[in-house]
Amino acid sequence: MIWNPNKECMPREQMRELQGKRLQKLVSYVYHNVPFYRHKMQEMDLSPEDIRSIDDIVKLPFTTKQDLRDNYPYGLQAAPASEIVRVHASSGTTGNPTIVGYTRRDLAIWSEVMSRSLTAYGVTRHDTFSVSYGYGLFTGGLGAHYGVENMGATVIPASTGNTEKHLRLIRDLNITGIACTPSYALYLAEVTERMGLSKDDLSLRIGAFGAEPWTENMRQEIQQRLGLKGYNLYGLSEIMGPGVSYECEEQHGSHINEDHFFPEIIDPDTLEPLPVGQTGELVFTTLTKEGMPLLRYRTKDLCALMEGECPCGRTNVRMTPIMGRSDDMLIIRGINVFPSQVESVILEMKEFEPQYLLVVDRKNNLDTLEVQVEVRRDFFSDDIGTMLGLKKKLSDKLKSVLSISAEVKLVEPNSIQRSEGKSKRVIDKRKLV
Ligand code: DLL
Repeated sequence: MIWNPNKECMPREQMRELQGKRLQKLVSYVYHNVPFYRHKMQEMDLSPEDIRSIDDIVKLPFTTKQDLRDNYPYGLQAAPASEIVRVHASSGTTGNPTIVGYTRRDLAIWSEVMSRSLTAYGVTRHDTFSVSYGYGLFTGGLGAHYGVENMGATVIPASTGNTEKHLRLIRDLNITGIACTPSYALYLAEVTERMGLSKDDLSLRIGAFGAEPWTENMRQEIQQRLGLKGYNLYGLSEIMGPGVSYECEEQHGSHINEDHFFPEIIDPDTLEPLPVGQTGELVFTTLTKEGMPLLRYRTKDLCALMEGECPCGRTNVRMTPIMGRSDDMLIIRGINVFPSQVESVILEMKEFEPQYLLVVDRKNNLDTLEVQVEVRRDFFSDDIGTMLGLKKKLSDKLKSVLSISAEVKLVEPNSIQRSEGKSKRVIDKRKLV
């Protein structure tokens, strides 16, 4: 099933034409309603009439998270306050939070793109869906919630926390779908097993996982332990929230709702657009947003756009899974290291739980990387030789994947802190001094 075949399967030429028209309208709208953009365009000697097709998008200025912070709280809002019906906020680790206001039409589009996503996962009106993203200023909870309602499935607004009670609800209400972070899905699997339940006691069949990067191995692990099929759900508050892109049954890249969010990939250093297929920083322009529309917003997320038709019949462009954020990338002794690389190695080895923590430090002017990982109970042993062997096995694999050596620290099952929302997998002590 396809929620909106008209838009999701639109011929490419027609889509580009639609995007061009929407871009023209958007540029004129922000030029006249957002002084920040008017000034930027004037500085570049650019007027709204210079934008004639979607190809002209490269002429427009970029927007960064810092711009949003500098214009806190409502500086980039284009619609009058009387038109704003909801506000979300995303907290960063430093500085002002980012405030995003939505008009009624923005919210309708958000529900629409979430419904497209859920339908692509195979959700129907007969499903009962638990939304276990946090409700509140975070966009995950309410964003997924209204998407489920909009498509006519039953929503259980479970939010996070109280996992045992939540699991009983999943069992007793025959909940068939769940939306949460992949790390919370793993935690649910653990608690299920701890409560003496098995996946066969539950009727879960679909997971809508996102809000943080996750690997293919993580997907296999969750699918196998919860007995469901896990689909990627991508989004960010500045652009909308969950529903910017979604996987279909092919699970090969996530289709972007590009009639609303126009994607580009740029080289984060030169800011030049990169050809389709190359990995770089993902940039979005909100083609239809009224509350806080953004031109060429730099997400810092690293991925590539994928060429070619998808067997599912959708024509909207796909993006590869996010391999990390340009600001998540660790540079250790000059080598780029992504936490997702470590995750892949750990999840390929049956001896370990999918729970790990990277601790980066600097000793005697030399960067150090410690990888803490939980050993599965069946493989935990009092025999030092066995444990040293296991440690060496992991160190060797990490070395071959990362090209630097890491100090492996094997820890007991259940000793690394679990997360209900986005997980924290890196402690970089170099930044703390
Ligand atoms: O995380 C919105 C969301 C909620 C998406 C629920 C999906 C599901 P923010 O808190 O603004 O919004 O964080 C956005 O999270 O730039 C990515 O770095 C990361 N992210 C979100 N979804 C994915 C995903 C929400 N599927 C930031 N894969 C983004 C990888 C993701 N990273």
